[in-house]
Amino acid sequence: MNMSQCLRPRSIFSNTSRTIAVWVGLAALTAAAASGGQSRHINAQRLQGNLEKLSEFGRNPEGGVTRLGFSQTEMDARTYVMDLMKEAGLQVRVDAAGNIFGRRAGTAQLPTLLFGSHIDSVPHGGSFDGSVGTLGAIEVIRTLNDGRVTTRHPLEVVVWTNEEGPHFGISALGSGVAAGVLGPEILDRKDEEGLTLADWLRRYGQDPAHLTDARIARGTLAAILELHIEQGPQLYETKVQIGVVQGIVGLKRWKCIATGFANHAGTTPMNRRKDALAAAAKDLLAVRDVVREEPGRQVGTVGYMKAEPGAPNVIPGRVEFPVELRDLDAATIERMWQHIQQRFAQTDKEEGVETRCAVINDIAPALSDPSVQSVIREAARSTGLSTADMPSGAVHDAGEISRLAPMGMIFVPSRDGISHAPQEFSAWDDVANGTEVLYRSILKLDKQMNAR
Ligand code: HGY
Ligand code: MN
Ligand code: MN
Repeated sequence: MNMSQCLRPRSIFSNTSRTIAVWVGLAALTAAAASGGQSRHINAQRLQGNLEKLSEFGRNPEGGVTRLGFSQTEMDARTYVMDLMKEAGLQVRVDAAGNIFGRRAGTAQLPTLLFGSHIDSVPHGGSFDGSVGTLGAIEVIRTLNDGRVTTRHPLEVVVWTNEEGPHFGISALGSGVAAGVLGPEILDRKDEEGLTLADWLRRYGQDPAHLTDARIARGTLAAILELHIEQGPQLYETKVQIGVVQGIVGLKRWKCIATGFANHAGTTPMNRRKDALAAAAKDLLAVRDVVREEPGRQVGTVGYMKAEPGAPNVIPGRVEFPVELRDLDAATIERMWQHIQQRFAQTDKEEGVETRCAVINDIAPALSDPSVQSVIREAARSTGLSTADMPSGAVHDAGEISRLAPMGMIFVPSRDGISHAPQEFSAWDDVANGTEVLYRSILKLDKQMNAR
């Protein structure tokens, strides 16, 4: 059954189905509205049980999880999730970057419908970020199996590796490699213990020399979908049940080193110091000022400062700190960075230090496909759920893969908009709603794309 489609010129759907779809879709929408939406197909209890079990891997005493990419807890969680994929009858494989794929054959020779998320977390993060989209995707497969539903397109559930990127400052690492955005140039990146990405990949059974084997060939994907918690306050505060993501912000990250001169804290007069930490503190506030001066939703963050030698009676001689800027417009990020660089130069002069910054991560903004957005919107409404179109202030793997195929994201509310913290929480009913919308979106896309 084709649903109504507010299609745009660059729609991914064939023209012929468009007219029929409008009438059939309108009738279906009316019927759904009249019936107040149908009940869910997915099994909410099974999904909740699996999510609660996953949240035990890396659980923190204060709540939430620490499940860093490549850690033993994450490897154990990967084993648990791969077992769930196998129980769902999926053919499981791990690619050269460590991404996990579970495949369900389609009835026709067509490109793959890919959907999933990540299970690694930030330090002291939440139990829902990434996990909802990963286990929601597996629940979609279980529901198709329960209903003996076949699809024309082959389906693949994916668990992207190292989305949070704490080791090398690279977010969306696995999906970035799969999309061809990242390559062998990242293999010799060192983490805080001096281990390289190549070392980590070897530890986990991958051969770094074959990293680019993980690249997904153009034309092999029909679409990419990701279910995710919003991680912001909009849906929760406006009491809207489903977010239809219009686009994902771009992110640019630098590692900066401020170099002054370590000296005695007691015998060095205040006017003869080259205090790297005082300079870095000024730089941090300069980042905040410049970003605040811009109109719009852009954000800028300095996430930590590592001062050396780190003793109370020594003037810090060296400080490492990251600068991260995000916006839906890459030009805005560049413009802010120019202003920030000018402010850093000013501080260097005032404080007698030298500040040097190098790019460590650069993720372009990603727009969702309008036709996939329509499918998600209609899937939600046919379930009787309210929707809001919105941008994503967080980066996501789906953004990287949007360079290869039409992309869509489904958001569910985050309580009080909190995420990347132990208080991160989404109501189970919202998680089930989002998974139902993912289920229906996959079926709609399967019917509408590459129409016969
Ligand atoms: O940082 C982010 O936006 C994502 O949660 N990794
Ligand atoms: Mn995250
Ligand atoms: Mn995430």
